[in-house]
Amino acid sequence: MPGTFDRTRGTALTREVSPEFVQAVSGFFNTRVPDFDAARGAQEAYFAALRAHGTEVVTLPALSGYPDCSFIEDTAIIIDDKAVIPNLGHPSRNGEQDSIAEFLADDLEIVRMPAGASLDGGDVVFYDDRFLVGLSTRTNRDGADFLAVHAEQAGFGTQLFDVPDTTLHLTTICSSPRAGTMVAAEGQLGPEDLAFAEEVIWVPNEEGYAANTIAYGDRIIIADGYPKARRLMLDAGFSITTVDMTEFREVDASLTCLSVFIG
Ligand code: CIR
Repeated sequence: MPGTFDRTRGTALTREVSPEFVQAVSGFFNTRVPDFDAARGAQEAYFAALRAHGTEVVTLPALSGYPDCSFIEDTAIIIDDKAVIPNLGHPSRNGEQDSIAEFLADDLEIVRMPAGASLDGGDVVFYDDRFLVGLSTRTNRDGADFLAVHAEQAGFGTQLFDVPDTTLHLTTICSSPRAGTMVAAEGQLGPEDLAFAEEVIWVPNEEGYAANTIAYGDRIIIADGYPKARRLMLDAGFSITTVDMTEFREVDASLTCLSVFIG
């Protein structure tokens, strides 16, 4: 399916910020209680950035009882004409995936993970011929293996990573903005981890949050406020749009977590 594999990013499925957002799970960045109105505003700016790059934005309603529901990336992994629907790795979030499964069922084959396996979509990064999958506090080996079976059926390999305990997800510390290229946070991953890539843009660890990119060819969206990372990506030939992610970062969420590209 276009979107995952060719980066056209025609349609983004998103979900409204929960009115219960202040109760979102937070284990890494949290310095204060996040602000609902500021998050709503930031999400609108994010939608505008996607639209400016030609993406149609479809927004599902917030899910009552799920403060983290706007982090929809975690709830479905699109592989060709299938949607792999995981069991989310945090108990307060497991259940969010039912609604997206229902929504996607009209257009895609829905594949549900067996009990005991868990995975967050935030631990999955697509790179050219393979899915990079992080083993983390959210994603266990059974979850990664389940995804690998469906990746293989679509002709893609899988490469596993141990997500360092300093971060939540694999997408928090790396992304693949264009064919052959990875952007990664120094100190979180090492050169040996990314030996498969033709080019790695290493961003300093203190700006590692900016390693999470949304790319449209050589045009990318990154989080605002990371000047060194921005410079490195400009030097690598990207043009850049930034979005203020301050509110979402408070609850360990990155740019990519706010959407699932479905076409
Ligand atoms: C969580 O802990 O699950 C949420 N507060 C943040 C999830 C971010 N997801 C993502 O980056 N894919």
